[in-house]
Amino acid sequence: MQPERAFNWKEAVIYQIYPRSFQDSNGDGVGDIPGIIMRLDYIASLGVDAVWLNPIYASPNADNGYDISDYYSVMPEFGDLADFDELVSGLHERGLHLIMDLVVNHTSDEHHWFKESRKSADNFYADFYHWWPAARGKPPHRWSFFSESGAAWTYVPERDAWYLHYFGAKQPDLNWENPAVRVEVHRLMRFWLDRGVDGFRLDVIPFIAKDTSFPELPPGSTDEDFIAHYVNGPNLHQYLQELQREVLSPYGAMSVGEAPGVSCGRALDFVARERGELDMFFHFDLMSIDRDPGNFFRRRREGWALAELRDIFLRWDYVFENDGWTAVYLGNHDFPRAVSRWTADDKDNWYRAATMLNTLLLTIRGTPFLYYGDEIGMRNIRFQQIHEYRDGSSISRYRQVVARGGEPGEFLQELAETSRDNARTPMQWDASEHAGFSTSEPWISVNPDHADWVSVAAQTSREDSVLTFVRQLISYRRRSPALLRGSMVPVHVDDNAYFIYYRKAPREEILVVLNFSIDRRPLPCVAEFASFTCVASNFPVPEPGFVAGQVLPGYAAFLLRREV
Ligand code: TEU
Ligand code: CA
Repeated sequence: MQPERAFNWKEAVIYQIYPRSFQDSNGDGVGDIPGIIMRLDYIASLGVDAVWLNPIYASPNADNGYDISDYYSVMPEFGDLADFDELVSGLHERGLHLIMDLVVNHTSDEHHWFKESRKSADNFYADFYHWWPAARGKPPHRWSFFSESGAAWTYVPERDAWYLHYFGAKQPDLNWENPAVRVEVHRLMRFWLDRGVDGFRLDVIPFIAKDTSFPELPPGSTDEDFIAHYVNGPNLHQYLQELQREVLSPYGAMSVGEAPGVSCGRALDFVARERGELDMFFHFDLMSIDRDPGNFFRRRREGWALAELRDIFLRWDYVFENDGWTAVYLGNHDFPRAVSRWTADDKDNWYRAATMLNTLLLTIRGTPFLYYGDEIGMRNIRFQQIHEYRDGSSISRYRQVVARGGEPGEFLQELAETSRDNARTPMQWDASEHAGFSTSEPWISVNPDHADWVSVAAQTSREDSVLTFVRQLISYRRRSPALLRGSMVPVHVDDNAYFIYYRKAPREEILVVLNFSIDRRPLPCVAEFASFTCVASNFPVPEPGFVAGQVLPGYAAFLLRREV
């Protein structure tokens, strides 16, 4: 069943759900599809237009579902195909769309394609993956994101060859050069589209196409240079055009790529209308500004400045001025919680910090992806001990440090702020023992702050809550041509506390003012303040005309509007 409203993805707000952590329906401590169904009215009450669901396919869970062993079935912990169909119809009945995660750069090593592939060099699946036969000597160095050895090639004696895995050793990379692989990918996409799915989020999409000659890296290149050599292979655009033509277009399905390694100079190659490739993608520029340039998993010592963040938003907005479109996000299941990451205080200034960031997310030009829990200001849990972690990549990096004789204490301190497990703790529905997520011990600890305002129950009927603020802003956005489609015009771009911009449509202008500083700061004067009225704010705003020059609280945010 198709939803009644057509999927206008440029004007949509998309809510991301990490199914393992959203709602457990059967008391096993693991979120599941029937749990999501129980919460459909809540999801609709946010005013969002669509849900992006992280992977729910059968998987041994070496990487929480990003290692798929069967694309045609649902992970039993999450339910079955009947539950999935019920989810689709429940969403569609409420006018909501469903976006599935498509993970086709790699499969699980437990997928039958790989089980066959590893047996010999001359069976049908032999070339479904990238193999480096021992007869050619050792494979050229490639670095892996998640594997404990740090190397992206793993040797299989049966075949006397190494296979490639950019991620964990249990995640062998598919060989897209093989047309039979592409046929299989198209087939599995159609399977889900036929069940009513409205679009896909394409996991690490620039990684699918590689330079399969696997040249030696230039001397002196670091692991971080991998992006230049590992991704965006020569046939990438051909494969994406084929996907659009063969699968997405015939179904009118939406596509959003996850695109580490795509710079804004290359953006239009992916999303310009005439290219016929993707609708939009997630770039990684913002996700990198607080990271060490030599090591994506460590924070930059000197932190980041508002000027850098503003530059990124403006640069990417400029690229799409006349063509293409962008996805906007401040975090997801791979990064720490937004309020803990992008502000200096998620405690005393928590309400203003969380609402200010949600204002940014919902007012920048582009399609916002709201990560579950950010609408109630969920924060980093900051685990202190390694046994509390569940994420394989965090654990394998810890083991690497220990194996090298490094200082685990220091590493753990860093991990407490940077681990993606911070974003994977259970949704906080209420103040009860397991936060209303489950009746038993959850698969990963619940943040104790659920007893202290950070829950749906505590916030839902309060005027001054993050949740109420987000609901009001989403509903306001829906009615505002300037916020949906208007151009972005920044002002006071040299200010080091305030991020200020207009959104301008032919008959409406919105002025967005965000104080990125923890401190009270005088607001630079915008000549036209007096002609606007205030439509949303996270602190009591006097008459707009009086705001200019005033000292506003840290993380103050407000929206002004006028008709033109
Ligand atoms: O993420 C790809 C990606 O770039 C991540 O490796 C990211 O850099 C890292 O998680 C930072 O913490 C996608 C999925 O979103 C992620 O969950 C998967 O683990 C990964 O692909 C492999 O499928
Ligand atoms: Ca469950």
